[in-house]
Amino acid sequence: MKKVITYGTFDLFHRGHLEILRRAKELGDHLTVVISTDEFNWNEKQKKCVYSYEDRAAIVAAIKYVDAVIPETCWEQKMTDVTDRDIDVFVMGHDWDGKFDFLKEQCEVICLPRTDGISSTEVKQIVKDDH
Ligand code: C2G
Repeated sequence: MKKVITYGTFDLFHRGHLEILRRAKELGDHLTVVISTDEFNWNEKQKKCVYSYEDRAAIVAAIKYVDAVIPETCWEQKMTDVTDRDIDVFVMGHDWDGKFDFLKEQCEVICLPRTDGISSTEVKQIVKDDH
């Protein structure tokens, strides 16, 4: 079984999130999605999510491409996640290109093009401006 992993916040779930999960699953047979906790998002990314970790995890877990969801609590957990879960492929959107090359000693690292024209930040702005 070829195991794939990807990481993200996945707030205000949108097409860009769906597309990265769809393409990540195409690279293997099993997809684990590691979702940033509310604390990690605020402390490490200064992101305040609209949806709680529980809600973001429930939405992502319901996506047909996703086989497992676990919390992301720190930047440093990736190597442990990859080794403990026998991951073959680590996938991220291209905005993270080069940031996780240290994982190449353990698994394939693939960066995929982001989906243009959508982001959680843009969704927030649209809601703010138009509603
Ligand atoms: N993404 C994408 N296209 C978009 C928006 C996002 O391909 N239009 C991808 C991102 O590149 C990322 C994933 O979707 O691979 C999740 O994006 P975010 O929820 O914004 O996650 P991020 O804040 O980048 O957190 O340790 C890594 C971090 O947890 C990644």
